Amino acid sequence: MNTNSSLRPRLSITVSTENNRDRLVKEECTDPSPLLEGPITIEFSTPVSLLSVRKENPHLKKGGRYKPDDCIALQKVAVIIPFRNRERHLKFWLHYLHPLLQRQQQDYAVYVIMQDGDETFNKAKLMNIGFTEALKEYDYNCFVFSDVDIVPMDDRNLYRCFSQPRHLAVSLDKFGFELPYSWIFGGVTSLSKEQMLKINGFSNTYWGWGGEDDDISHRVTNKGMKISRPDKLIGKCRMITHTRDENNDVNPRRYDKMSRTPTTMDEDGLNSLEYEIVAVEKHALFTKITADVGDPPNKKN
Ligand code: UD2
Ligand code: MN
Repeated sequence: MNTNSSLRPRLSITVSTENNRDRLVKEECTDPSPLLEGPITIEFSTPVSLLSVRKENPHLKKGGRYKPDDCIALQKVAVIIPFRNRERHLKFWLHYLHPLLQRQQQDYAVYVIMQDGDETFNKAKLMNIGFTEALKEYDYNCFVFSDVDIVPMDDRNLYRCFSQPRHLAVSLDKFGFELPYSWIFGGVTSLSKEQMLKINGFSNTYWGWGGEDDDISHRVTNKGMKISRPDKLIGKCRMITHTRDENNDVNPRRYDKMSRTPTTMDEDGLNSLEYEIVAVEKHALFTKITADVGDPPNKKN
């Protein structure tokens, strides 16, 4: 249960002008949503098409946006997916997550933040860009950051924000449904707008695979917050099996960088974010933002 008052919606009352007869009162959605079903069967062997996902989700608005018709959602959620060359995974993600987010009665939109070009991948910077760009479109108060290849196995795993930053990919099949270490904060996470601002967002300076998620975990604890999690059963997730992508080699500087997070985090994050938007595309199932994130430091002259 969320106790953070800035995350709660206000009650809205609409009164019809026609003789004041039809008084329509829209109330806050009930918590938990009555539409939840519990465990979901997830499989990645039958390919899905964008067309079929569109047909499965007739109530979505352009840009992959939805909000419940009959009640006011508890929060306004931007789902941010860092992305490059993972079209097959994205289709599975959309196929499973759109219906789930609607059953959760979320007021949400899906943002796919794509890194332009072939330079080394910079996942955490893409997530900062997603946060910044989404806020230009709507008054979001909650941000869910998700790997494109992770799908929850239970719709009671709520894709929204809590009084503490939340780790949602708690029991992952690839880790034998166990937490590999206590401070892990990778895969799928949620942070309110206030929590994001408090930690200065994420580091912009992790190029390649690894470390950026532990850096975020350090930011959270350094600012006096704690990682919250759903229980192990509700937090079960599956990751699509994959090999390491091209241009995302292991970052050899990650341990050195992580050891300095407490001293660098106030200067490396949302307040130092630089990028250029290459394209913004409103697709039926998601908003795709292509961004030029610049070059890693060794490429700069
Ligand atoms: C782990 C973490 C992940 C991240 C990563 C690197 C878990 C469950 N996952 O995942 O959150 O911290 O390690 O530190 O702990 N991506 C692309 N295209 C690319 C490369 C990456 O779209 O070319 C995106 C995509 O959303 C992907 C995510 O970045 O899911 C993470 O990359 P990964 O899947 O290669 O990393 P993985 O599975 O080792
Ligand atoms: Mn992965």
